[in-house]
Amino acid sequence: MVQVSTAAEDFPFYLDKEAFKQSVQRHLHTTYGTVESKANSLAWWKATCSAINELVFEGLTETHKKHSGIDTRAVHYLSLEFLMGRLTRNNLYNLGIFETARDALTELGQDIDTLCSEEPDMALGNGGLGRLAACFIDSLATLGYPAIGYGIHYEHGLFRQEFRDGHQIERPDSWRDYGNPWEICRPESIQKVPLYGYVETEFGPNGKMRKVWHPGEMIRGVPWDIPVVGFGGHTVNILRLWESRADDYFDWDVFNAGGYVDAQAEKARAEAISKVLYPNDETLAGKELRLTQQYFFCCCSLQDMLRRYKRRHDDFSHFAEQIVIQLNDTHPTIAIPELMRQLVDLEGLKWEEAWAISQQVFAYTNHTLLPEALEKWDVVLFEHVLPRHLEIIYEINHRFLDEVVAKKWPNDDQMKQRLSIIEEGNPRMVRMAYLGVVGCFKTNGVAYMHSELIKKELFPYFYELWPERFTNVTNGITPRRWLKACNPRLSALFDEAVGTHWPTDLTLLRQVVAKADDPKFQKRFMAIKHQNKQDLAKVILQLTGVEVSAEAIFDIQIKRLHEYKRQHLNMLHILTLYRRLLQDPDLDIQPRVFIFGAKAAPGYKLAKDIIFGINKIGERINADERIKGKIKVVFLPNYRVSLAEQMIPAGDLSEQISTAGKEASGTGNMKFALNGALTIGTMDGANVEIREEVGDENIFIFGLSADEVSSKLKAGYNSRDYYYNNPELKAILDWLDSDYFTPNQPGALASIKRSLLDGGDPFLCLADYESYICAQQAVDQAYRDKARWAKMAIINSASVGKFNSDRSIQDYVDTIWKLKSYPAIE
Ligand code: GPK
Repeated sequence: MVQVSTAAEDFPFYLDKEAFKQSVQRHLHTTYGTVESKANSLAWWKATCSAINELVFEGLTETHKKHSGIDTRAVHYLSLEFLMGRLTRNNLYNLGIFETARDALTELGQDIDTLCSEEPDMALGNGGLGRLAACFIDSLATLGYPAIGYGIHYEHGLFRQEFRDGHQIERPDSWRDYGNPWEICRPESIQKVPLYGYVETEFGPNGKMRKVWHPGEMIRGVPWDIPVVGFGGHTVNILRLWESRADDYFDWDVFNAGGYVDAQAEKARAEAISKVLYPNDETLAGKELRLTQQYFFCCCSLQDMLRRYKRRHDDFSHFAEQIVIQLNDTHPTIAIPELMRQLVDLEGLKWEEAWAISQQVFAYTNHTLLPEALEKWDVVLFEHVLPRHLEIIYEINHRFLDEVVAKKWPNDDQMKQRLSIIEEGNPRMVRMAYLGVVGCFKTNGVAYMHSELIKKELFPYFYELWPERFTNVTNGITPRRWLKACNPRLSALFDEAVGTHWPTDLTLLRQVVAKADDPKFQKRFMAIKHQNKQDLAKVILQLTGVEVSAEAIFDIQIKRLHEYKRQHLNMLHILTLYRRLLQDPDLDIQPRVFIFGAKAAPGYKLAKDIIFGINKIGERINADERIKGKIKVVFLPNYRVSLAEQMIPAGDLSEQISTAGKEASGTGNMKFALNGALTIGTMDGANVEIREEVGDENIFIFGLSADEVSSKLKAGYNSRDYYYNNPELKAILDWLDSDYFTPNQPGALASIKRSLLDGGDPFLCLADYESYICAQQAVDQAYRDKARWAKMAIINSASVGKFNSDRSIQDYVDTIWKLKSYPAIE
């Protein structure tokens, strides 16, 4: 493991308060053309960013010099999503100048928190997958590894969510409306991307046949670089995001023909490619524009890599030594045939040579087992957009089936059909996940259990064929953003307890376990939690108008809205408690606030119904004086990274209640545990490993195991059995048919009940209901014993060092990427 020193005196950029002050003032005047008396918070924030950028750009230049000077091997992380959130606070912490900046700004009459909240979230992702990419590039820079993130410069990130009468409304997100101080446009590295058209076989100059693609359209890819500052400031890598523009010459042709209006239409079509992030999480879009997005950024990124490589090499014999490309899920697997095209069609390599290189360069991370997320493309659509790539995929498939599958399973056509990259249905489909496994030297899952299921359930025959290609890298989170920056109070306590090196070596927190029984330490730990809860209570009041008490259990579920994540199971628990309280208003339960944050994909009807349901149930419960405020329910609108940073430090209970076998890993579970929340969860994803780290007595596990889930489904699961056998469950489900929660709209919540009964309850909410309610009772009991709860919370916080994303990155380096660390600035 690389050791990075992060002691204050080791930060390379020492900037005193006076210098920072002057820099901010100078930028206010000379960069933004305003003065102290006129500047608003937005202007002050931007001037502050410019002052920070003086250091960031220096780091960028030094890192570039160092890495290109040694011509290092580098990882290229291809992802359709980077959920970066805000960067100001993060960059200040990573440069080690947060306090300096805060004090400087105070002297300028500015409050750093106010300024930081001027920054719009960079929401170029949907959820866990995009946020993981953001944590990973933070860790790569922190550890000094040469790395570049490649993605799309969406004009509009994930939609902004509003509630109207409890319903989700989607509004466009505009993160760069007033300019974004962190991005640098690099017109010198523009790339051209062909699309559509047809393929011809021609005779090349050497008399050999070759394929020539005559594209119907050319698009320009304009790169925007976002500096990625590693903690300690030793390395500043980049995230390069491509923006689509119409090609110059194309515009001109149409223009000259008198088609000015047509040219505008072409321009709009070209710009549409990077216009908006698809808001579907874990569902394939299947749309032409989505395929175009995927191809567009892979094509630009590969040209960028080849251009850089060719500056130093005259042939491709060292390509695989210099370059490794990680595919973040199946979304960028089109990069595999694209590299083949660039090497064979454009660089003139033989197929075999090109394939050998390609196979050493690509690795694939799978993030889900859900069948609806595994991307497939209609062959007809694919051929229309990328005619040459379809041919290349056919060739890859043909060789794979004939040379690999036929050797292992001679005369077995069924096996060929099973493993074929082309699914022979109606319509015929390209299976991108299979392309990923065939074209990559490694395929990894994101938590131990998920990686096992990949081998056993998702790709069993591929595993039989190539067991050595399958591996696990358990996810992680950056402790800089998810503890140091978002929870300064707890961070200060840990600094005092174990010293200041924990942000890079999170396992140091283990020492705190020894204090878990110490009443004084418990008191301080829980006082911090209480303060964080008070802060969140203010936010809740502001956002929802609901007053909540910091004395209550803060029971939080934040993640995308999805049936498999079972927000509706949580809802069933709320209804159960509410009903019990109505039957016995003196029922002795610990006061609780149920807090939700979630966006639903705009086309996911049931998910939106569940949001509506929780909002309506909340309205009724919060207004019901009979239950004396013992439970409250709030759904915070527009859940996003910056809101998560306010919620996670305040959590007592972390809801991680997916149907076992469905959540690949989860990362919110790690963030909560690190901040001292206890988990209530199923044996799913990384919950399994969290349990291993914190111990069975410090986590609330319930529900069917993944094995039990699959045998139950095989045996013929009937959710109605649970409905009829449990009168309490039946009563709360029947409640949803009434107008109790939706006055004047009887049955407005009926779709939820219907999905659980007529719909067959595909995620086994009813099967897990009883066990969930029991586990919740155990939570209630545990919370009564303050010392016990404090001990459990401390142990959680101190025991999850494994989930540092630096560890994940080191695992990738050791098992897949084989990189060397070169911190640029000592
Ligand atoms: C998985 F397939 C996908 C997807 O499209 N989006 C997404 O966020 C998540 N994921 C998994 O659902 C999580 O379990 C996992 O922790 C996360 O990816 C990162 O690996």
